[in-house]
Formats: sequence, C-alpha cells, structure tokens
Amino acid sequence: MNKAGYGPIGVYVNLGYEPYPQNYNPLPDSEFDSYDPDPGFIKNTGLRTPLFTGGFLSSPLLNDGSYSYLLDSQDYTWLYNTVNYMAVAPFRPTLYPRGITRYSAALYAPPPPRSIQIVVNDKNQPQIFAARDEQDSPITYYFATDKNGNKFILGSIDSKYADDPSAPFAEAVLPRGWLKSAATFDQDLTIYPGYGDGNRRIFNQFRDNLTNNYFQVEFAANGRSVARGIPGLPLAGGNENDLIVGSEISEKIYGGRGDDSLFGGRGDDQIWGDDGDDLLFPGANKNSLWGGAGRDTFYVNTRGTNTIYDISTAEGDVLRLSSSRFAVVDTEDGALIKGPRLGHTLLLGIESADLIAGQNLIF
Ligand SMILES: [Ca+2]
Ligand SMILES: [Ca+2]
Ligand SMILES: [Ca+2]
Repeated sequence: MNKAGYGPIGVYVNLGYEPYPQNYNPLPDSEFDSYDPDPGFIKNTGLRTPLFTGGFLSSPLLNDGSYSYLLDSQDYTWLYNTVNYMAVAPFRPTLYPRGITRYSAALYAPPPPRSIQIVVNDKNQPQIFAARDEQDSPITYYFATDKNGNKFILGSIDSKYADDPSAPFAEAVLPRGWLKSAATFDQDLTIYPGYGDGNRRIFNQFRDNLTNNYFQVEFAANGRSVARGIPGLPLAGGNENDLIVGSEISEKIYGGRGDDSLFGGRGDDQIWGDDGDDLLFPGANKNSLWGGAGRDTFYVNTRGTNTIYDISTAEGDVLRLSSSRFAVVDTEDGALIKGPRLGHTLLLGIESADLIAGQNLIF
C-alpha cells in the first residue's frame, strides 16, 4: 500500500478445495481468536454470517479450478480468495485522527453513520440467495439503493443476528438519499461477479458497519457507479448491457459482459469493454483502451491521446472519427491516426493498409 493507505488488499481464508495443496493445514476455527497473524496481515472479523451459499471457483485472476495458497510462519495454509480496493464515502476527515485517508479509514474503523465502506472486490464466487428456507417459507432479503439506482442486496451480517437479518439492517444508517427495501423471491437468486478479461471477477460491495456486507444487483441507468469520483476505485459494470459514465478524474472502467457504453470523461482513463459489442468513448486526455471480445466501436472525437491495445478487424471492430481531417501514419507499433480535431490515436499491431474507409474506419 502507498502512504495514503491505498492499494490492493488480498484476503486469505482458512478454506481449501480439491486438489488440496501439499501439507494442507488450515487454521481450525477454534484457534481463530488466539491466532496472531504474520506482520503485514490483520485479522478480519470471523463473526460474519453469509445469507447466501456458493464456493470459490478460483483464486483471483486465475482460471476456474485454479487456486493459490499462502503458507504462514506458523505453517497454516490460507486460500487466496479475494483482492479488493476499499474507501470510505462520503469521507469526513474531521471524524478521524490526522493522517487517516478515505482509504486507510476503511481499515481503521467501521464507517460512521451516513458513510459506507465501498469495496470493489475481485472474487470468483457466484452467490445463491435461496428463495425459501428449510421449512419452505419465503426468505425476506434486504436491499439498499443509492440515488442513482445502484441497488445492493444485504449478503452477510453479524453472526449474532443470524436468525433475524432485519435487525442489523434496521440499524444501518446509510448515506443521504439512499433507500431501504425488502423483498422475497419466487425462485433462488444467483448473482455473479462482472466477468472481465484476464479472469477479472468484480463485485461492487459496501458495508455500513463491520459485518453488514452488501453486493450490487442492479446498476444505475444514468451510468453513475457507486465508486464514481473516488480515485483508485474502478468503475465496474455487471454482465448485462451497462452504461458507465466516468468522471473528471483518471479511472479504470470495466464493462464486464454485455454490450456496454463506456465514457471516460476527463482524466487519463483505462477503459475495458470486455466481452460483448461495446462502445468506448475516451475523453480528451491520455487514454488506454481495450475492446475485448466482440465487435467493438472506438469513438475518437477529442484532442486526446489514445492507445487502442486490441483493435481487431477480424472481429469487426470499428474506429469512428468525428472529423474527416486526419492522416494515418505507420509506426513501429501500429497505425497512428492524427488530426487537428482528433489528437493522436495509436492502433497497436495494425497497419494503415488494414484500415478500410467505410468499413472499419468511419468518419
Ligand atoms: Ca456489462
Ligand atoms: Ca475519467
Ligand atoms: Ca467487447
């Protein structure tokens, strides 16, 4: 982590899956309270009860069925199960000692009333919320929705409330403008992380205290992600068709599956369309673009500097220029398109001869 307490936080759990690693030796639950983690690690709460079921299909960024484990100095093995970025929002520094940032605040204490701890979590774990309990009675689930329409389901709670999730939900003091609701399901609900390139599997989550943990189930129609405006937190869509509207800061934008429309706005943005036929709209600064699989369209209509890493004429990717005043220059790295109103766009691995006006180059 950097000085501000910002950085990826890896999470390890005392679980394992076949094939088990050599000398597999998870910490027994009974030893958790007295366990002293190695330097650089802190104990997460062991008091969270999930309201869903579902195993981990891989460790972060690995193929399904591939897991990595850590061996600690006491010879316990730990499954690497998630990696996340966290921040408290809204962040009010006056509530914290000097030097605590919105990032370190997420590790310092539970979020104060009217703030939440936003967690952008890479976790390969489909989660099943059962419609009915063992007595065949419908189970009530609890939801929080922000003012843009990002909707989250309460997915875990303090174990002491395991019989009544309505109690910790009622106690949650959410940011202004958020709404609470409750519902039952006709059939089980399975939620999936946003599937992206490189085995990326992103859940947008938040907590309103140490143990209430919510997972995003619906995405804002206006494109405003819950992490919008927080430097260093990616804006991640789901597996449906998403609109994601970046802000003036530099950010990573992940479309996930589906046909997504992704706007970078200002700042130096990295935009991944991922699977699906995506529309990528970089802003006026320095941008890095990946369409991913599918027939993607890259819109160049500003004076920005863009690098497109995976434009593929074979996939039917298209570059749309808003001005017909441009030149295409072949460079060592690929075709460079430049124009007075278009800035510079480098198409890595492509030659100018590959670009056919009216087909994959439209202006
Ligand atoms: Ca999507
Ligand atoms: Ca931006
Ligand atoms: Ca795509």
